[in-house]
Amino acid sequence: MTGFLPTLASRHGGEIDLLLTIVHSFIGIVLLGWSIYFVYVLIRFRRARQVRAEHGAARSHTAHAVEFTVFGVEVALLLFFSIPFFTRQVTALPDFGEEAVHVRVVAQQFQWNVHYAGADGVYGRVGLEHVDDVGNPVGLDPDDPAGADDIVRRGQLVVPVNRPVVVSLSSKDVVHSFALPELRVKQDAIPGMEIRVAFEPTMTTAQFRELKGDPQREFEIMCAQLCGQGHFSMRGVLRVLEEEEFEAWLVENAPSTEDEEYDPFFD
Ligand SMILES: [Cu+2]
Repeated sequence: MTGFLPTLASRHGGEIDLLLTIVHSFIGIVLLGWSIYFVYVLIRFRRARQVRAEHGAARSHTAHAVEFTVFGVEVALLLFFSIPFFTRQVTALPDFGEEAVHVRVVAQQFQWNVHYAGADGVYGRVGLEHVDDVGNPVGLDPDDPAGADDIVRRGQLVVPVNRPVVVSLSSKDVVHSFALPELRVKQDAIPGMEIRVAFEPTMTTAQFRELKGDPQREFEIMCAQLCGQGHFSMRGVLRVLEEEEFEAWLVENAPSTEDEEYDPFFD
């Protein structure tokens, strides 16, 4: 039933897909029912058959029964699917602690900046006065020793498979929206706010490529909010690695030295 959706690559995504499928099937049934009824009414009450309109309310109880059924299904969807999911995944998100990979993502026109705390697990101090779009997009304070091992990458988020990832999302300018279609993640990035969004990838990039039969294929980071003229170019890559590969990547890429040859879409 979920063939109309992108490949699923996250733990929580199945629930979203189930809800989407139920909602669309239900709306499809309602649409079909109303369309059939509409055509029936056009024919049944055509002028040739009934010249004068009848202004009294419908006498049949069928209309009420249908309305209450639709209402009941909508309430059930809200109470048993949407609200519990939203509570678990958004409002009551647990503090994953050590188990999770924590990363900051700072949106800007028109790129995604990704900031890892590095080996010490402490983010370096950041400040507006240090922001330099060429060499220091997140504004790391060069005098803070905690930031010396931080990793900053443009347009590439690297995470391990089968481990929760907690992204602290913010924006430097306008409202953007951090979207990972295959992981069923979409969250607005709002200037002045730091919003946490969590997901657990269940498929590595290598497995995704094999599945798609395309050795170049990537999980894409999209901006799902029309954020300016360059919005179309605000793309990034989510690379999902095996745990050992991820640990090796962290070691290889620390500290955050931006070499001239640096290509945000690596390989
Ligand atoms: Cu954007």
